[in-house]
Amino acid sequence: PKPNIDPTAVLIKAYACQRRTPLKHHNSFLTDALEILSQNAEYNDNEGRSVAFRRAASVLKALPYRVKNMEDLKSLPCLGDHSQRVIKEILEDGSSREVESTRQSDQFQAMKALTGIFGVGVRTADRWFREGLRSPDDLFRTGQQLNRAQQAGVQYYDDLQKPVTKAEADVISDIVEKAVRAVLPGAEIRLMGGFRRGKEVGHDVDFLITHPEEGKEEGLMPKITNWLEEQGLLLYQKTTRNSYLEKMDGPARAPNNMDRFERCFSIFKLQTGSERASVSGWRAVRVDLVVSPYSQFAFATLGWTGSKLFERELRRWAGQEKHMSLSSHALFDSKQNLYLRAKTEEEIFAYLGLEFIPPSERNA
Ligand code: TTP
Ligand code: MN
Ligand code: MN
Ligand code: MN
Repeated sequence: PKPNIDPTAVLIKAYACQRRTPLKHHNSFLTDALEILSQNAEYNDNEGRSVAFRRAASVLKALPYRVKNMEDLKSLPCLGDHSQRVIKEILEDGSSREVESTRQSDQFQAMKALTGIFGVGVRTADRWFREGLRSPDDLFRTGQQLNRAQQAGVQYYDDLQKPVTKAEADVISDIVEKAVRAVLPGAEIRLMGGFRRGKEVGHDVDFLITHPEEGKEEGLMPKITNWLEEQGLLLYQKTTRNSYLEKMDGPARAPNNMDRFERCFSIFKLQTGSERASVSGWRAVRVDLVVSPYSQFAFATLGWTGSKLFERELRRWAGQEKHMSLSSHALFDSKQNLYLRAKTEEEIFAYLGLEFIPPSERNA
């Protein structure tokens, strides 16, 4: 709370990657509402609308003051008519009817529960919803065909719903470090995603792994997962091979948020409880492991830190404002027709003509 800020004097830039967005901000009462509408648009396969609401929410997260009236919003970017109507209603009445009816709708609640299952995307959840299914229990009851990921998702549903704490992430970091050191001495491991941005809880734990000697990282993932499996630490894992070819990454490539690193979606079995054996147990935790060649490590680091909107905005900025194409592997300059090499995130921001934003302020 900073009472002396004059809202009309605050300049907010249009792209999230041009702004500092802290984890804690002053406008959750508005951003939570806008993010409900964003999520609902996503459930209805309306990406444009979903991103519009998410961008509007993100602008409010960057404000150094709490919004009190519509005047406070006058000079802000990314606030469309619909978002403004919602904000106005909340400022005047304390809540928005559209948001509340969405939040309570059968479809929204079912889609939230079903997409909350590991391995279930919007398309599958929507099909199940239209078949009358509403919850993980319904899948079980009606004997739905589930793939291996979805089976694990249903089996460990309750644990995977529970937020992962930073303390748990630190324990998992130690385990991953031990595994990686055992199979490839000299490898480097970095905690990514929400925890790198300073979050105290997350829905999973993300790691990026590399080795300073280019090529040493090849085929590393199966060695790591074998080691973990032998220790009985994995409840589920699916590894996908590295499928990255530099020449495919230029302007001809279709835009796609998925990268092509060697990566592993997994569920860890994490020991919990006190030292007293009688009360100790375990819980399931989602862990993402990604292996990057050293030459791509800076790009992978930037791409795996998030937030998702921050990443999306970086790529949009690169394409629309700089005629460059950014991915988690590389930065391609279409004007010069060449790849720009970088060893650090700072260099990438500099190529893009952006002020460096530290991870803790990428919570767009
Ligand atoms: P997430 O783990 O999905 O998100 P998060 O860590 O920001 O939040 P949470 O606390 O809920 O876990 O993704 C982490 C980052 O990884 C995200 O910034 C985008 C990136 N990412 C990719 O680059 N490729 C992918 O396929 C996915 C799923 C994520
Ligand atoms: Mn994460
Ligand atoms: Mn998430
Ligand atoms: Mn993740």
